[in-house]
Amino acid sequence: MNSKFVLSANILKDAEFVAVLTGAGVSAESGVPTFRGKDGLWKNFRAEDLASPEAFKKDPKLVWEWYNWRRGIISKAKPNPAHMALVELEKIFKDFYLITQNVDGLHFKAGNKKVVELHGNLWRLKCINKNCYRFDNPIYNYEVPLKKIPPTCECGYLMRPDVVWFGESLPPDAINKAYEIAENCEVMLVVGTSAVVQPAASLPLIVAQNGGKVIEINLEPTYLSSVVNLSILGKAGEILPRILDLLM
Ligand code: BJW
Repeated sequence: MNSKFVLSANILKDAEFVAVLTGAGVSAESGVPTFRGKDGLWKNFRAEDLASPEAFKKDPKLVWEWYNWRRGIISKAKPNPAHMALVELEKIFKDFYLITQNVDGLHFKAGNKKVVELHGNLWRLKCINKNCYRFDNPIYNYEVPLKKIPPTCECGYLMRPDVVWFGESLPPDAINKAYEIAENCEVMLVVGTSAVVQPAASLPLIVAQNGGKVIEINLEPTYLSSVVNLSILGKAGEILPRILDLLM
């Protein structure tokens, strides 16, 4: 038995309020590409060419082609053992929140209920016209592929994915809730994120500053590894079920 699994289970066993922060790595074993790293999306595309308001303004069709392609992959993806273990963890602890940077909706599909989506959801579309009802009221749309890109709103303006691009603010409700969770949880599991994108990457540091413990699960060391209480290297879909087994 890997002693790090036992240590993690011991840290978690005594906690009542547990939080999880996930990134693209948690969906990698479902076949969803990550952003950075060997097979990451940014290897083939420049982030600023696709995930920024400037990119959308310059070439909305190109940006929508990218999202159409990703929606196609995600529509076929099934939650993997990491997602399923997180569903079970939600049932164990008195207080539990899952904060995700992912826009794929797979945590909801797996069955987690207390999910905070920091970077939006790529199944939602919102109008770019600030005066339109669909600016503040995005609409779910599961059409794959979207036949007309870029899609237009009833008001005539373009629709965009309801996700957070570089330089944009995170949804206030989501980031405020995430800060509240980070300040109050006893343990945070940080799973499958390179921890380079702010403000999400600061959440584990807030946990540590407030006396909480941080356990990181990742294929490789990250910027956080030297400050966390425990860093476990490996696949989330293998590690999380083993920790869960020790808690059952
Ligand atoms: C496995 C695995 C397996 C693989 N098992 N592990 C302060 C300082 C510096 C800069 C900033 C700052 N504050 C704001 C900024 C600017 C910017 C930023 O952070 N830039 C940095 C890159 C430097 N942040 C913003 O602009 C944010 N807005 C903001 O803060 O507004 C206020 C403000 C604006 C401007 C200035 C100051 C303040 C918005 C950030 C929005 C991020 N958006 C994206 C796209 C979302 C839509 C979409 O998906 O299309 O979000 S970018 C992309 O990165 C996506 C992800 O959610 C995010 C994080 O990536 P993640 O999840 O960590 O994925 P990867 O690929 O990086 O890592 C995967 C990891 O998994 C790896 O470590 C693997 O090893 C691991 N892994 N398989 C376990 N099986």
